[in-house]
Amino acid sequence: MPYVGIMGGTFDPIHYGHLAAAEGAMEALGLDRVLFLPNQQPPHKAGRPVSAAAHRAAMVQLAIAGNPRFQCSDLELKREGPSYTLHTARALKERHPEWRMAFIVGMDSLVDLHTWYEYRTLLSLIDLVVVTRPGYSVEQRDAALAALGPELASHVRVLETPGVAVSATELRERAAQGRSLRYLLPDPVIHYVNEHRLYSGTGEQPAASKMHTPWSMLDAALRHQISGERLAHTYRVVEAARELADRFGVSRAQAEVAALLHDYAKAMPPPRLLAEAQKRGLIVDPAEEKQPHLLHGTVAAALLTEQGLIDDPAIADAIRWHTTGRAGMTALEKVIWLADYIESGRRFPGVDPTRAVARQDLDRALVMAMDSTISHVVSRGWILHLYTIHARNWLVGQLRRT
Ligand code: DND
Repeated sequence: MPYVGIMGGTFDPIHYGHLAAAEGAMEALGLDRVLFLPNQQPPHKAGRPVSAAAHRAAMVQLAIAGNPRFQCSDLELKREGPSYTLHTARALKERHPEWRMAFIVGMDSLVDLHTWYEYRTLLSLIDLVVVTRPGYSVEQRDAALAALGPELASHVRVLETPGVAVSATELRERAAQGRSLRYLLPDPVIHYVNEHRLYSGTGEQPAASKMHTPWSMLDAALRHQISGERLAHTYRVVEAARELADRFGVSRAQAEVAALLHDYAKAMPPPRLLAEAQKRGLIVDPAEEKQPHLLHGTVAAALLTEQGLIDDPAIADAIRWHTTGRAGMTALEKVIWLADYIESGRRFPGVDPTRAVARQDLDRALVMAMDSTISHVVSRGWILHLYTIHARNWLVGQLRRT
């Protein structure tokens, strides 16, 4: 019968304290493996900002890569609502009746256990292994066990392990202050934190945050609007836009903000997009009324400006025109249009040659991207926006002149 450790957590971010706890439990109990379960919605952190589950899960994957006895489960990620451990325990028992399981937690979880959802039922179902954290007090432990009573306490085992005195709270604070995270969590996780600026202030700050609304605020506003793959796509567009901006002498600050917010209205239902645009007199082509998704750039630019999140008309225009393009596009608008097309997650035919050309020639790459988009629109029988035709013809005219 496989003996499996279950390590649930918010993992915002995962660190050596978690990994050492899992390793300690594995060694002491002779576990075959440990399953890490990042939660979808931490039950006890309502109202507190928590990084998107996708980011937290990605960090877990990075942290455990290379240890075949550590695995990550998406069980809680797939479940909507608060990730109660009781529901997880029941689901695991149902799916894997052949497993013997030990739920691994830190000492602070034991102290808080009485606040967990139906903790008595939970404890009657599982075996809880509590790994001591440096600095814990024996009195705290004894008080928590005594409060459970002998029957429930018999399901709890406390393990003395060397432990690593790190906490996720402290790491987020360090990151926000721009202090070092090294040797406190695995390097690939540190890179991820920096790359995605999870705890704003980490690593290289986007130049924009020094000028306009802070990046963290824009990011938080965006996360109210979009999530999942759309959000991941957005972050890839930010990366691509930054590279293109640096290469073609466009302001990195403007490119980063425009890229971050370009899909701000993408999740809006088409009737709402249409209504928002009509209300403001923003319809420029009949195609928009028939295919309101074309308006998501236009509506995003209007909303973001009205909400005071952006105050730079150049950024607003780059967001507005990123869907259709227009004749006379500025360099910033071109960068956003192209970044959206070539970001590293795009797989459609022709994207690699366009990426190659984008290393040298912005306009030429943009014509390739537009031609391929136009072919795609035509092949699907959709209506082409007049401005896309204008944009393409104008660009080709520009190329002929050079
Ligand atoms: P945390 O938010 O504390 O996770 O959640 C731990 C688990 O409890 C998750 O699976 C939650 O969904 C579940 N929970 C919490 C509250 C209520 C309910 C369920 C409910 O059902 O109502 P962290 O990422 O902060 O930490 C993960 C684990 O690692 C925790 O048990 C924590 O004590 C432990 N830990 C350490 N252990 C040893 N040394 C360190 C540690 N740092 C964290 N340095």
